[in-house]
Order: sequence, then C-alpha cells, then structure tokens
Amino acid sequence: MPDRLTKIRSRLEAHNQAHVLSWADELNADQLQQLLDQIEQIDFEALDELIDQHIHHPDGSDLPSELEPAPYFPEDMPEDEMARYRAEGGQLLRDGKVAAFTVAGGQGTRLGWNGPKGTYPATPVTGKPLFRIFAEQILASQHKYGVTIPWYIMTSPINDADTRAFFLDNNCFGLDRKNIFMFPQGVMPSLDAETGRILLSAKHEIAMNPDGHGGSIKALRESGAIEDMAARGIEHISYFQVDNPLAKVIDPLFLGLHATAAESSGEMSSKMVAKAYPEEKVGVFCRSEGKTIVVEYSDLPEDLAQQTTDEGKLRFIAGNIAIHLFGVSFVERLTADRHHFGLPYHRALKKVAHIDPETGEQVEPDQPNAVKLETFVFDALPLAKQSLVLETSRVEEFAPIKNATGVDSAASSHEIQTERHARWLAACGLDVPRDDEGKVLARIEISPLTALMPQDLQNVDLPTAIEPNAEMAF
Ligand code: UD2
Repeated sequence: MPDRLTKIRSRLEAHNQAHVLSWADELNADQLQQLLDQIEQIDFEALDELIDQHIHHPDGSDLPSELEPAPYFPEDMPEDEMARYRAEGGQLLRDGKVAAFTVAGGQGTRLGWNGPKGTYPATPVTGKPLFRIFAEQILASQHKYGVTIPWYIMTSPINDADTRAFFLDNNCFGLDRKNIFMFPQGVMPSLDAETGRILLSAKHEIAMNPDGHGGSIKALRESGAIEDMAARGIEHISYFQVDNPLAKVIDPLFLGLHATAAESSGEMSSKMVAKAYPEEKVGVFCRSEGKTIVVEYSDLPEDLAQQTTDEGKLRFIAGNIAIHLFGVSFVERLTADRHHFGLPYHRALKKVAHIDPETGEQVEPDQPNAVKLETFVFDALPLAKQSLVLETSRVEEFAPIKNATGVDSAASSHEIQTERHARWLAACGLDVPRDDEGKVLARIEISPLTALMPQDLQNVDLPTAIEPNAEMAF
C-alpha cells in the first residue's frame, strides 16, 4: 500500500490535484483503498486538457459559421409513403431486429425526486412509474409483432442498485428478466469551477457525475450490450430518455424510414417536434457542411432562434425530443477502438456539495460552484454518413417530466397525456368534455396494454362519453 500511495500521490502532484489525498492519514484501510481505486480510474492527461479548455479558457460554444435549418420528413407525409415505410418497419420488428434502449442515468436533481427518475409516478390517473409505462409498451409490442424485444437500460453508478431493486420488486413488470440488460454509464470527476480542482464528496470519496447521455454509446460497448445485441440478431436500437412518458418505444414508421429511406444511411435518425416558441428549451436540428447536427438551446444565437420564414413559421423549428434510432453497426463502427472513441465534452455549471480542501468541512453551496463535464448523444449525428429527421406530433410523443413545477413538470405532462388520450377516445366517437379554451375537463389515461395507437381502441369496451371532472383509466 505505501508504494501504491506514493505513486498515486506523485501522479496527483504532477497534475495539481494533490489535495485529493489531504486526509489519507485519517482514513481506514477500506476507505483509502476505495479512494485510490477511484483515483486510478481517472485519465489525468485527458482531464488536464479538459480543465484547460472548460475551466481556464471557456470560450462559450464553437458554433459552425454556416448554419441552416435541417430538412425533415413532415408529419403529414403522403399516406401511401407512410404505409410503405410502416410496412418496412413492421417487418424489421417481426424479424426480431429491434431493441429498446432507455437512458436513465441522469440525476433528476431538478425534479427533486429522491430515487431513479424511472421510478417517478408519471401518469395522470394511476400514477404509474415511468419504467412501467415503457415496459407495458414493450409487452404490447411483443404481443403485436409476435417477437421478443430486448430492453437495454443505461443507469449510472449512483442509481444502478436502486434501479435493479425497483425492477425486481415489480417482477420486471411482467417482462422476462433474461431480456432486460442494465448497465451503468461512465462517470467524470466534478470540478471546482474556479480552480479546476477535483471535488471530494467525502474525505475518502471523489465527487463524480455521470458523463452525460452521450456516454451511452461507449457504455453500450463496454458493458457488452452491443455484443449481446449482435448475438440476438438485433440491427436497430430505439433510443429514448426516461423522462418522457409519451416516448413511443417502438414506432414502425420511424424504423422503416431510418432503415430504408434514401436519405438515411441507417446509422442514426431522429424525431423532432415543431418548437412552440423561440426560447423553448430544446435543442434544434440544423445542417452544417452537409451534416445534420443539434445546436443546444443555450448555444443557438438569439437572432437565429427568432428568425421566421415568409409564412411566419420559426425558421429553426425542428426541436430535438431526444428520440433516436441507431444502427447496431454504427455503434460498432464508432466504438471499434473503444479507448479512443469519445464525444466532445460540454461544461455544465452546477451546485455540488463537497469537502473544503483546506478545512475538511462539508460545504453546501447556495450558488453553482462546480463544473460537470458531460457528453451529448446528439453529437454522434454528424458522424453518421446520412441522417434523417422525422417530424412528429407533440401531443402524441413529447411530455417530459424534468422540473418540480411549471414547464416540463408532472402537472404539464399530465395535461398532455390526457390530451393525447382524449383525442384517441374522441376519434372513437366518445364525447370528451372541454372548457371554453379547449382544455379537457377530465383526467384520462390509456395503458399501452389497452392501446398503442387509437385504432387499437376499436376492440375495447368504451363508454359513450366522459363525464366532466372524471378520472378514467383504460
Ligand atoms: C435534453 C436536451 C434538449 C432536449 C431535451 C428534450 C441535452 C443536453 N439537451 O435536455 O436538447 O432535447 O432533452 O427532452 O441533452 N441522462 C443520462 N445520463 C446523463 C445525463 C442524462 O442517462 O449523464 C438522461 C436522463 O436520465 C434523462 C435524459 O438523459 O432521461 C435528459 O437529460 P437532461 O435532463 O440532462 O437533458 P435536458 O432536459 O437538459
């Protein structure tokens, strides 16, 4: 141990991070071992470069000079085209070539939920947790296409054990455990925003943060998930975030486009919704040097965000809802040299509780004090040869739960979920009560096990009307 400690200490000194061992003398053997193990996981040469770039010389975003709106397949494509692509996607599903993939490693601090985000009660009537909604979609799709749809879930070291326990406690929501593959994503040390020094969460522990949803590509490889997919004959991965209860886990139209359209190389495709207003906090699909990219909302210059077309629509309108399809071979290609693959890091200024390196006291900051370095999955888009974007309806597919109140909260999500299901019931001839502004005067929830799409309701015993203020779950 003394040898190991000496080596690690001099390595830390060479990188101006010697404070990490300030309390080494006070630690018991297990604690010291844990700390040294953590330190050994860090690539200090790479970290030095990142600290220089993101803390000592942060120069904002490096936005490409040529930025055009990305073209997209509109929601109202001709019906015969849609039918053709749906048929192609349906065939891929029946052939067992599609897996579901949820990124669920985020910390959910904004939501104030003390547990993995996927355990959050998300539906408006029964309060079903997010993970159950996706599981029910997978169960219903397996039944519909007569096939097994394996489910890959990226957790983080912080919520992995709790996520696994939740699945076991819930009997995997009726899915076969053998077809659920969970793996934790990578982590990065959280850094002091002024000095770039690594923060300690305890005297024997470095404060680590998940390395962003972009870490999913590397984690798919390092966990063995991608080999598992290849062994199962999976060719396409349906990627979505855990925070969106309306995400369509399986969508034959999107799959058909991604796998067979001339505009796609079958590597990485995306869905978008029309931005509701210029300041909306979603990234925007753009085109630069012939490639599709996403410009994050915080990086899109105000004048571009406000620009409108001759018809008065936003020019940069294609909002990123973080729903993608990946070709398995694309992930294999990107990660073929796994040690050298990595998406670019972005800095996020956050509040991180830590141990004061001088006094050893616990600090609970009331202002952002730390830089978290994270990668974004959409930075893989320009690495695809050709990448397409499909427009979808906000009410059908986007009601994220990110904040405790206001925009993108459970309350706003419940309204959108109710609206979707009210439209489905109205399409079956039901009277749905609405107020003067058109808002549904009821809470309505339709389980994916009952219907994955409005047409599935045709075989369901439905009432003729919804009473005002009713709470109905089908
Ligand atoms: C993301 C997009 C934004 C828009 C929006 C749509 C980024 C940077 N911005 O905003 O452009 O598309 O979503 O909803 O992506 N996650 C992990 N590991 C991590 C970090 C996040 O699994 O290390 C998961 C997290 O559990 C959540 C999702 O990724 O499901 C979204 O992450 P976020 O809340 O940080 O992204 P947000 O809301 O800023």
